[in-house]
Formats: sequence, structure tokens, C-alpha cells
Amino acid sequence: MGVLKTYGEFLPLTPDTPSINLGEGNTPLVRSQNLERELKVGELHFKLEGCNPTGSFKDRGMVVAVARAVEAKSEALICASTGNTSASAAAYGAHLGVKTFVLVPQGNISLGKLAQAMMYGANILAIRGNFDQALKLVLELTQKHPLTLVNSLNLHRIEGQKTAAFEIVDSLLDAPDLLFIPVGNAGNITAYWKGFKEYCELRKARKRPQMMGFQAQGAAPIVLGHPVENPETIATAIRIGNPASWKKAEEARDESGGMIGSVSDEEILEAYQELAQKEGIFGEPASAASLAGLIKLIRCGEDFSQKRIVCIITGSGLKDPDTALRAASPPQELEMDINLIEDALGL
Ligand code: AN7
Repeated sequence: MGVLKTYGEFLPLTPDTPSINLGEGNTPLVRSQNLERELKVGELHFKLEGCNPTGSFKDRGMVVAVARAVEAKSEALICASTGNTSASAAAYGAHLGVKTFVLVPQGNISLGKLAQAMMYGANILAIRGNFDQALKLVLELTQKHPLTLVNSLNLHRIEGQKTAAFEIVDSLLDAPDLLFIPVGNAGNITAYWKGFKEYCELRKARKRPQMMGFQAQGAAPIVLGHPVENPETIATAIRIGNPASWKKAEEARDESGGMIGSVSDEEILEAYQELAQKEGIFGEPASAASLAGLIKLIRCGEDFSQKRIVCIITGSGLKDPDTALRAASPPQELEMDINLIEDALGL
């Protein structure tokens, strides 16, 4: 049905907003089959945002931002992106026939995301710089030209993304005790917190979760308390050194009694594989930062045995085949001989 129709009453829509829908939202909330027991968590769920139409949570906000841009007769959309925003903007731009410009950091965007933006027909520039520098340029361009910014500084993005919090409450009949979420530009943690607060005010939830955000160790400005000039991490989606929603992420952390921590690339890769091999859930590396954060806290002695926890898996693992092929074992090659095959399979 789509986010606009399902949650329209909570979104900044007008009677003139086009009613569009690429099938975003209504993503599965899946109960853990193995890690819940191994990690001794009371209840562990994964929210599979990779099931959105372009394979990430960005679609929830993009549908609102692009519908409103079309309503305002915008000539073109523009964003800087580590990949997922560009794929989503390009898809909704194509769906509504609006030109889409994207600036991505050359060499640091995963293959699937680049393929998506190309296929949807966006005008893509791979700049010789990082995401933070690309965003700065995009903001300058929007000052000079009549372009609609569709980064999460566009508050319609945040409004759309808060619907994921609504879905979690609608499905659990309350907010979880804790929400684990990757943090990059910090729009998503801002959006979830807004969603949980609104549902609580409307008495659809009795409580609000502690917001547990995780950045990659080489790109952890909020944890360090200062911008990181040259952010580095294998999780290219969150390779961000100066998040646009920094202050709002801190508010979410402080108002909820949560935390923003960091996880190393090794911890991210471990969680990435655990999630795939123990749960059958293939998230992209940045997505695994949420689970990596949970595992890290448990190793440090935290007891979550009485807690209900949701980990947000923000994007699909298929977006980054290169990292998957490096992380997992390659197939064994073999002649077409049944005896050799039986031997190889240990049958
Ligand atoms: C899979 O696409 O910033 O903290 O330009 O793709 O709201 O930025 C992506 C971010 C987490 C972090 N997981 O969310 C972009 C971009 C995935 C992501 C994040 C991103 P924010």
C-alpha cells in the first residue's frame, strides 16, 4: 500500500500531494532464531529494511520528499550520497519523471548502489572527495539553483522514515526496551526517535525505547565529540565524518537514556556474517553495525536477559557483493563426476 497511504495522517501531506507508492514500508519484523538464545537476550527482533523497493530504509523518506517536490513543481532533485540515498532518489525521480542529480564519493560506493542509480537513469557525478565534501557542494548548488535537496536535511525525509518506528509499535503492540541502529549522517536515528515519541504521545505505545546508535570506529564523530576529516570504514554507507543531524542524534540519545557508541570493522564483519549464517538475514555491512553494537555490549557484561530488543537492518546485503565475496568462503570448483562430488560433500 505504501507509506503515504498507510500513515498519511501522520505525514506532512496536502490534498495536492501526488499519491505515489513503489511498495515502500510494511517491512518484516523477524524474531531471532539463534542469536537471541546465544546472546541471552529476552527477545530479539530484526527489522528488515532491505525489503524496501530499492533495498534500503531510504525509500520511506524519499517517497514523501519526492511527492512534495513534485507537488511544488520542482525541476530536479539533488543529493550527496554514500549510495543508498542516490539509489532511492533515482528510483522515485524516475517513477515521477523528475530529473535526479547525485554526487557520490568516487571509489567508495558499493557496486549494487552504483548500478541502481545508473539503471534508474540518474545523472551521477563521482567526485574526488568524501561524502561530507559532496554534501557541502550539494548544499552550495541548492543555494544557487532551483533544485530540491533530498538528503535528510529535507525534513520530509525524516517524516517518512519515522514510519518504521510506527510499524515496530504496531507489530509489537508497544515500543521495544532498546533499539539498536547504525548511525551515519544521523537522519535515521532522528526519525525513529521522532516516530516513537509521537506514537507515545498518541498513546499507541506505553513507553519509548532507549536509542542505541552505532558508528563505525573510523567514522565515529559523535562518539569522539568532533568531526572526522578522513573517515574510513569498510561499511561505506556510514563512512561519514560530520553528520548533518548530529545534534538531533545527541538529543535522541540523551532524551531516551541511550548511547551512541562505535564498532570496529572487524566487529562489523563478524556481525555481518553471524546475521547471515545464524539468522538467514543478509544485510549490508553498515546494517550489521546495529547487531555488532549489541554483541559488543553483551561481551562487556551487559545483561539484556529481561529486555525486548529490535535491531534495524537498514539495507540489503546484495548491494555490496564485493564485501560479501571477500568475507565468505568461495565455492569449490569440481569436475562433473558424482564420486568426486560425493567426496567433496562428505556424503
Ligand atoms: C544501509 O545513502 O547516508 O544515519 O547517503 O545506507 O540516517 O545516515 C546512507 C546511510 C545506515 C546511516 N545504513 O543512516 C546515504 C547515506 C545504511 C545506510 C545508514 C545509511 P543515517
